[in-house]
Amino acid sequence: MSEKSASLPRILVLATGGTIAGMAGSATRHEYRPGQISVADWLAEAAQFGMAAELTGKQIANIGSEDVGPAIWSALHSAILAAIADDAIDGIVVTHGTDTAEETAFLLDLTLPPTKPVVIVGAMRPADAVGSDGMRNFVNAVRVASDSEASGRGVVLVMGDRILAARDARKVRTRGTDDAFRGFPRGSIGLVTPAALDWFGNPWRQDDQPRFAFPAALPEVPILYIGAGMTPDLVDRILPNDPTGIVIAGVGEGNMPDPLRERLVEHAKAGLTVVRASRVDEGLVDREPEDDPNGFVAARALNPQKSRVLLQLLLANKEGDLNRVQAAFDNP
Ligand code: DAS
Repeated sequence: MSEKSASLPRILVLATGGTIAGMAGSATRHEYRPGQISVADWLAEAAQFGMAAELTGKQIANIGSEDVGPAIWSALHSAILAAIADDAIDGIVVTHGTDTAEETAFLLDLTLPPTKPVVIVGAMRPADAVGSDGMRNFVNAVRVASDSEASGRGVVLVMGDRILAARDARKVRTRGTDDAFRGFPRGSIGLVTPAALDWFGNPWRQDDQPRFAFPAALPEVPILYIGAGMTPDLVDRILPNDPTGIVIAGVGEGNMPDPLRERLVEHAKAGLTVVRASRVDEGLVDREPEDDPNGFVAARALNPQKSRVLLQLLLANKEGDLNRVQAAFDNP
């Protein structure tokens, strides 16, 4: 190995598809197909940008992230754990669709040790579109994964020159590359471009263990999005057989029509874990006095989709104590 390459960070790129690997077949067409470019072709294209890193690639999948779920999460988790244990790898970049990037990032954040950089990256425009953002986001992600200060922050997401912690990252726009993702409540934890990287604050994870073991199976947890005037029978219709948990995307600070709340209280008394989140994008949901007698959990800063991920992990790990469930939502 040459002297130069001996000192370069070695980054493993795990590709799952998404718009970042998508092609429209025209620079101006809106519709495109995600997951068209292989990781080998992507890395061959990326090589021209002179990144100060040695990249190797592995194709985990090549699909739109609306189809990402437990099977791909399990494959990603195993590949990343192996890379964390491999002294010949310094960091990991996962290329992923943006539609469910926040759920993948959060699930991995909760089930991996924070001892090596793991960076999720996507794109809002396909690779052959005018103003495509994928390669810039990718070069930024490699820079973050190569940085010694990136460890100890859990999984991070890099989009639009921003670095977001997995627990904060949320997709807030369906189009456009500016501000397509924001962090709530902590905002960006750093800024990155192909030429510069600035962290805001120090790494915060002092541990070297995952918060949760990666479960063999994740229980189905529905999200009930509340609209004005919804009736309580919808609760019974949405619950699977043998339900263990539900997330409510409530109006305002996790509110819902009283008859529907009363139906949830009946289910909570029968053992269902009920989490009150909010349909409001940047909405903190704190505990209210009625949560104790109702047997509800407040989602705090987690949006409904990330509340579902945390609740699935808690239920998969047989956590039924509501105080411990609430503590997990208080400090995700
Ligand atoms: N194609 C969608 C996805 O795979 C959107 C994207 O990647 O931006 O999530």
